[in-house]
Amino acid sequence: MAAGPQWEAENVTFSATVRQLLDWAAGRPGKRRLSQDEPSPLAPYRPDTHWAYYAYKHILQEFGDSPYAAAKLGIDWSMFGFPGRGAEQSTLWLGTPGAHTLCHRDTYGLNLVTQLVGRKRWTLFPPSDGPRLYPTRVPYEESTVFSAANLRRPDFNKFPDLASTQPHIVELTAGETLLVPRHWWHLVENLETSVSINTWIELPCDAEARLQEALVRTMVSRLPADAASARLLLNDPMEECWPLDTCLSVLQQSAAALSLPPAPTPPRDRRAFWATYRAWPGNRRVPACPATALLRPEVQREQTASAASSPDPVVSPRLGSPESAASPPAGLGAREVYLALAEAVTDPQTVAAAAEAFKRALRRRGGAQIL
Ligand SMILES: O=C(O)CCC(=O)C(=O)O
Ligand SMILES: [Fe+2]
Repeated sequence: MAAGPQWEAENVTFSATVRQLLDWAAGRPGKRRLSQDEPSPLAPYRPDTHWAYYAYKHILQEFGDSPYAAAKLGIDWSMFGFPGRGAEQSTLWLGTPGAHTLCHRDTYGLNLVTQLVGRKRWTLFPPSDGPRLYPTRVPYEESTVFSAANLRRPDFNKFPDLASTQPHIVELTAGETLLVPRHWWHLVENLETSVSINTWIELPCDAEARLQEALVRTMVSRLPADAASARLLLNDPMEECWPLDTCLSVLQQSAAALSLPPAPTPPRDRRAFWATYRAWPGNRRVPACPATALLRPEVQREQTASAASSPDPVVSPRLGSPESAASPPAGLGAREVYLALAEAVTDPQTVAAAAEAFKRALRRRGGAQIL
């Protein structure tokens, strides 16, 4: 839920039923109650000044046991040449006018999107426009890369290269399906109250990116029991934390796809856990990145020192150098998160420091998408 259109807005997240959301969008706020005592959470907002987005919902997870489950049965992507894909592999988006997803590209696969109700505008940019879209990485957002610019209200003084991008605009209406090719950037806006579903189709060339994400998630799953601190490490508080088993299974699948030795069984002891993973060749697939900016200076020095004395020539240059630490990158990616987490799991104090850094990074980025 957010006032819109806005960029720096703090979005509000709450639980509501689909019926409540539709009632609200149709100008009947507050009629339905979550319970006897609880009025509709949408009641304080007006649909002409705010939008609501029930976005990025895995259909089975959301509706598995509910009466809506029947609706899932009809989903079948085989007519587009992708047999065996149904509700299990599909995601639902229900938004009111103005609800939008900021410009980004998805890390994995290609995307099939079907508009079921209403109209939605897709502004697409080819991958070659990437450098002119000011890509930025934020922690734990490995399946998405956002643009630092607000493409809905572009500031050409601040982001001059936007002027030389090549947007392709598609307005999807009910019954139409769009194929978003791999790594195409997109800004998506609901023009009317709209419902769409999509499926991201995995591609073998994404194995390395998956490995990186699984490594970061494996580290996250081993964070200290302090859930509040762990949560702060996540970019999106709605982001699901995979259980360790899931992380390991993705890790093993990507390791196999890349002909790497299987990932080690994680030791219980956190320090041993990090040491074990650091020695695993898959760790070297996390891309080199010039900064350990998330770490406290003394930790950066420790990292650099231990890298210098490391017998492992591949690991050494990847642990950051004093020069690079002086100029942190604009965005934060798997590498930084991974390093920060590596420390966090052995040093609880670092969790707080890293969490602060993450929060600052988020503030730099501005508004976050959401319901
Ligand atoms: O529909 C939206 O708001 C965003 C959809 C999207 O980003 C996607 O399907 O990859
Ligand atoms: Fe997307």
